Parts: sequence; C-alpha cells; structure tokens
Amino acid sequence: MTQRIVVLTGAGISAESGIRTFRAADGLWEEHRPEDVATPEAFDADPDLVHRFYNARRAHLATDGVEPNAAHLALARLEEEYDGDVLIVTQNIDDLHERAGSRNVLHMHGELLKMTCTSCASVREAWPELTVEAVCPDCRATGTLRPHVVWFGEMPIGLEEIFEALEHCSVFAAIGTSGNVYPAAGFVHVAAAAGAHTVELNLEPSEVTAGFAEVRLGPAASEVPRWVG
Ligand code: BJW
Repeated sequence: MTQRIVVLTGAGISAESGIRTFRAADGLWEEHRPEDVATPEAFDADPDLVHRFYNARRAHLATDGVEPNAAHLALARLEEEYDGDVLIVTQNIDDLHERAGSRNVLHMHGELLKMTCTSCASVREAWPELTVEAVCPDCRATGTLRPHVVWFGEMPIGLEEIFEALEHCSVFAAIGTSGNVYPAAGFVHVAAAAGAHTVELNLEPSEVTAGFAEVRLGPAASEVPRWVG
C-alpha cells in the first residue's frame, strides 16, 4: 500500500532523548571528523577506532536515561490514527521510533543495534562490543563484522520504496534534520513536485528550508505533538 504521509526524521528528533546530533557545537563530529569514522575508507584504515566509536554509541543507547521523547510518541500516535498511511523514513540509527510504538519505520542509514558481515552479507542483532577479532557467526570469517550503518559514499537503504512513497504522498514532513546530507536533503523537492504539502519542523531553518511550504521552528518534543494535534 502506498503511504500518504511520509515523515523524514533526523538527529534533532532524538536530541531531547539525550542523543547528540552530528553538526551542533557539541555534536558527534566535534570529536570525530566524519571521514575518520563514517566512511568505508576510514573503516579499512582504522577499524578499531570505528568500532570504538559505534560501541560507545551502542552502550549509550542502552543507558537508562535514553528513552523516546514526546516527538517519537506523537509520530506513533499519528501512525495509529492514519493506519497504514504513514511511513517514517529515519536517518537515525537509534531504535527510539520503534520503542515509541511506530511500526512502519525505514532506517535509511542503517541500525546501530545490527551488525553485518562484509564477507557473507548476513545481517544480525549486534553484540554490545564489536571488535576486529570477532568471528562472523554465519560464515566464520574473522574481522569481517561491521556496524550495519550507511557511511558516506555508500548506498542508503530502501531508496526505491522511499521514492515510490514520496512520489505518491500528500504530506511530507522533515523533522530535526539539517539538510546537509543527500539524498535525504533532496526528498522535499520530490514530494513537492508530486504535489504534497511539505512541512519542516526543526530547531532552526535547515539548509533546504526554502523548499518547504511550511516551517515550524522549535524543539521537536514540543513542536511535533503540536503538529500531530
Ligand atoms: C533539533 C533539535 C531539537 C537539534 N528539536 N530539531 C560531495 C562529495 C562527496 C559526497 C557527496 C557530495 N555531494 C553529495 C554527496 C553524497 C553524500 C553527501 O550527502 N555528502 C554531503 C556531506 C555533501 N551522501 C552519501 O554519500 C550518501 N549516499 C549516497 O549519496 O549514495 C549515492 C546515491 C546516488 C544517487 C541517489 C542516491 C544515492 C550516504 C550518506 C550516509 C550518511 N551517513 C551518516 C552516518 C550514519 C551512521 C551514523 O549515525 O554514524 O548519517 S552521516 C550523518 O548525517 C548521519 C545522519 O543520518 C546524517 C544526517 O544528519 P542529520 O540527521 O541531519 O543531523 P545534523 O546533526 O546534521 O542536524 C540535526 C538538526 O536537528 C539540526 O538542523 C538542528 O538544528 C536540529 N535540532 N536539536 C528539533 N531538540
């Protein structure tokens, strides 16, 4: 079934749950340049560093304080109300949409709680600590497990389904994303060309704010429940 409402979420929706965004002054990239941790080349050059970066984020996600906030919960209510007509496309690798009760979630940049094998391509629930010495439980290769995430230069997940939904949606909302990273930053133009109403909900105008018909500025945990109603 084609979804009528497409919601794109980014790091800003999880900020009030205690997960740092990427590009804020205290963001993740302040400590780690993207090219050091979020490219296949970085993983080839220093897999230990990349594993430590993602192991730490996995551990943080499991800490008590990190819970879905009012914005995640409001989107789960939206899905309940418009049964089958809402697709959440998230760039986030956390599981807060699922924990809030959303069912139709597409993780276009992968999932922190999964690992994949570069040798046999199996995808499984990740162990808390991935290391270069780890052995793939499926093909028994050593040193081939990596976080199931999409790095720069890699193909995002589910693009065919996403573009199909964008081309047929009547509402497109982007929440908590800076509009720096493509192809997600271009989704608003696809939805607008399809005749959808487009709305941006963000703390500050994004790089692509001019493409939206409506812009609502403020913290997601307040703005998203207000928008969902
Ligand atoms: C709040 C808030 C609150 C804060 N409430 N709001 C030139 C050179 C090289 C490459 C390229 C190039 N031009 C384009 C490319 C391609 C490249 C790209 O976009 N590069 C740019 C840097 C230019 N893209 C890719 O390589 C992608 N693949 C690709 O293009 O494949 C080929 C293709 C061809 C044709 C069609 C389709 C595809 C892959 C991109 C992978 C991105 N991966 C990462 C890491 C994932 C794993 C991980 O989490 O570690 O994904 S990078 C990082 O950025 C992460 C995020 O999902 C992504 C987006 O960040 P996001 O979510 O927007 O976060 P922030 O921090 O930037 O913004 C937060 C926002 O929230 C801010 O606006 C705040 O104001 C706001 N906010 N608090 C509401 N409380």
